[in-house]
Amino acid sequence: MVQRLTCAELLCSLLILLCSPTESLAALPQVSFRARPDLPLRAGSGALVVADFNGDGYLDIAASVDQIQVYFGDSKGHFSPGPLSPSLQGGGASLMASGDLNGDGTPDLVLSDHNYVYVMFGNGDGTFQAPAKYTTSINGCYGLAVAPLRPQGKPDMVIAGPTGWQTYINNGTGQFSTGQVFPLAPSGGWDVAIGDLNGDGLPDVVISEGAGSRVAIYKNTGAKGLQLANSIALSEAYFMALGDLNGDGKLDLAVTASLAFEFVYILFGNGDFTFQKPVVVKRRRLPNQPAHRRFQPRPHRRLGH
Ligand SMILES: [Ca+2]
Ligand SMILES: [Ca+2]
Ligand SMILES: [Ca+2]
Repeated sequence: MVQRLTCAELLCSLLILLCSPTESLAALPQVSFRARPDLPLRAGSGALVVADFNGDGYLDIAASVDQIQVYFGDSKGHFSPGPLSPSLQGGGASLMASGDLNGDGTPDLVLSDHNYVYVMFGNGDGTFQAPAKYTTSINGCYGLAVAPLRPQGKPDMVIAGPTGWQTYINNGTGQFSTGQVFPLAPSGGWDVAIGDLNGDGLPDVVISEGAGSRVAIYKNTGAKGLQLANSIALSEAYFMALGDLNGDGKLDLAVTASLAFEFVYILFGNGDFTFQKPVVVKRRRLPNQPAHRRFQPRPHRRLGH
C-alpha cells in the first residue's frame, strides 16, 4: 500500500505539471521540480518498482529486463547500478510490485509477464532468490498490487486479468493461496488500486475494467472479505492511482482514460466509497513531445500459449 500511495503522490505532482488545470484543480498546491537526473537503464527494461532493497535507508529502484537490475539510491536523486538477479524464464516482467512478503524486513518482489504471477524474495543486498510461479484463476494478469488485506497480516496480492480479478492470501511466510475470485465480463479487470477508502483501517480495492468502461469499488469487510460497494461508469478506464489529492483526509482516485493517456479522470472521494462527479483533465503536450505517443494494448495471451 505504501508503494501505491507513493505512486499516487507522484501522479498528483505530474498532473499539476502536465495538465491544463481546471477550476477544481487550480486550488491544489503548486509544485516545481529541479532538472531531472536521468538514469540510463539496461536496454529492454520493462517494469520498475521502488523500495529500499539493501536496507541502507535510501530508496532504490528495481528494473526488470532479462534479469532484475537494482539501482541503489543515495537519497539525493542519484542511482548507481547494483547487482543482477536472474529474472523470469523467457524474458522480463511487465508488471512489478514490492512488499515484505515473508516478514524478514527485506522488500520482496511480485512480478508478472501477463501470464503468471511470480514472487522473488529479497536477500537484503539488492539480489533476489529464484522466482516462485503462481497460476492465476483469471486467465492471466493485467494489473497487480500488494498490500495486507487483513489486520496484522503480511502483504497479500490482488491481481486483475482477462476474465476478472482475484486475491492471493499470504500464509505469513510469503507462500500464497488463491483467495476470492471475482469474474468480470466482458472486459475483465485492467488495473488494481488499494487504499482505505472509508477510514476503518482496512484497505479496500478498486478495479478498473478498461474497455468495460467502469471502475468497481470493493469494501474490505474483514471477516466476510471484499464485497462490491460501488461501481462508477467511466469511459475506457485503464490505469489508476489512489491518493489524497485535495488534502481533506479522504482518498481520491485518478484514472487514465484510454490507452493513449489523452486525459485523466480525477474523482474526489467522499470517504464512504462514493466519489464526486469526475473532473476531466486533458493532457497538455510538452515542447518537443510527439503529437501522439500511443501505448499499445497489452497482449491478451492465454495460459499455455
Ligand atoms: Ca537503499
Ligand atoms: Ca522479505
Ligand atoms: Ca481527498
